[in-house]
Amino acid sequence: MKVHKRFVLFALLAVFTGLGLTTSAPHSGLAQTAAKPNILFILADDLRASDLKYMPRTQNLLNDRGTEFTKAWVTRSLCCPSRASTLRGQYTHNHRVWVNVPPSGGFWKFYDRGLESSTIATWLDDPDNFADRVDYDTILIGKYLNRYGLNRAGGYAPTTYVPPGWDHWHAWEGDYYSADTYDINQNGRIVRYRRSQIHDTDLHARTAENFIRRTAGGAPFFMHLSPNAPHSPSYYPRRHAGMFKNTPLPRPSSFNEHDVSDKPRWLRRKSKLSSGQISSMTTYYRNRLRSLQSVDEMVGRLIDALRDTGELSRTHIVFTSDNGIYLGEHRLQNKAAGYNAAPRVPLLIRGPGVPEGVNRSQMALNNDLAPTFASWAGVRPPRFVDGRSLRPLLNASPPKRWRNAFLVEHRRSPEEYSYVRAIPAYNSLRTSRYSYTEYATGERELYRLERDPYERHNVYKSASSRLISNLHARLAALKRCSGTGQTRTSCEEAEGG
Ligand SMILES: [Ca+2]
Ligand SMILES: [Ca+2]
Ligand SMILES: [Ca+2]
Repeated sequence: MKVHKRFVLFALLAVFTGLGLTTSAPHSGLAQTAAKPNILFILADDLRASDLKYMPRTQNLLNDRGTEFTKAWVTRSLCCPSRASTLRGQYTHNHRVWVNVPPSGGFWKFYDRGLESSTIATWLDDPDNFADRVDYDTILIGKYLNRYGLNRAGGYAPTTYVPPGWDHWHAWEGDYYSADTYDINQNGRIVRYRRSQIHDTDLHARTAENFIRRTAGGAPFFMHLSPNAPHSPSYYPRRHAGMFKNTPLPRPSSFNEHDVSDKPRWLRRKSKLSSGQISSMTTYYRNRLRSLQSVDEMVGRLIDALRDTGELSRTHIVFTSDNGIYLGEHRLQNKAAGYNAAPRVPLLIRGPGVPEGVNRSQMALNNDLAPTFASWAGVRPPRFVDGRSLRPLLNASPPKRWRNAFLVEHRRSPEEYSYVRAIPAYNSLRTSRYSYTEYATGERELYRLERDPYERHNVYKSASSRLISNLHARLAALKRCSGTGQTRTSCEEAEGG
């Protein structure tokens, strides 16, 4: 198949050359073929935006040479729901993969609902979506969705299953636990590795580099590259063991929040972190930074491979995370709450035409990634997509108007991990000025972000009823928004801008 596709592409290019046309000739479907960019999408696991300062290559190669979104968010700060949003461009209330484990979430929910039949992979892999019928060479390396490689009860059950849309498949099997061995489904064959011989991020880097070098000059590629790092237990290879021995834990003013009398009951029940807890959190933080060094090296290695093969100038590179994590803010560890540090993620984009060394402070969401990739490929995304292409923000002069609100949502299930179960269901509205949360318990939170960016003083009780009713109305529209519903507000409309 691939040989055939490449032959077609080369034949078309030969025709162009013969006719003396340039590959940038406008208004020609054929010309667009040559212009279709590669897309290298790197999705870290539980990376905080603040971690980037310890990744010098990534800073240098993607931040200085690309655009940084300083207010990038996920719309649900939990692994599997966020990954489902990334693959489909939807809010969680529309794909309904609410948690990490079945029956309410995990890989199995995504699979059972048939959501795999339309993802960014199937859109880019379908020749019918391209005038020249040259589809993308699609490859997933690393983590797919939580519980992939586990059975419905959670037992380890490595699988040879490859979802639709993927030409090449190197997926992580099962959870990220402490065994030395780990299994990868390599195109339908289960291959076992030992971490003591090759660390998993290093293996993914090698697989990705080999793919880039082997396929250079062929059809454009879409690579979904998702290392486990820096997710707990934050493994790192021995060569990074000596780093970060004295690096202090970040301590924003919300760290170990002293007065939580303004907070909802689930949070008031948490005691202040003890010095023992802070000390183990510091160890965890340093291990996370060590585990990120392999990711940082991988970024450098892949950009070298793209440069060596002449592909760099036609490759978009996107670096982000499925969610952030708390390291003591508001006494919290883990994720799934709506306060700043967990739904906030880093987002760096480099590529042809993307401004270099530039920041964008507009709200960018994980829902936007799939439509952005589709836009680069020249594919119109399905109507169910809630997000919007970030492409207008990647011009030298971005539009004045952009979304001015979005939704962060949470549901729990009895099967989920205790930190997820501990948080009552909520819907949270974020605008540039306010963070406003409604819990299923009837509790409410309101923070004035300009004065209180770390969300330490809940001012719900003293806010005017007019402000509350405005925020409530916006939240009500967002939590029901849908890309497809004729009778419902589209998410784009509900987000404004
Ligand atoms: Ca995660
Ligand atoms: Ca393909
Ligand atoms: Ca407080």
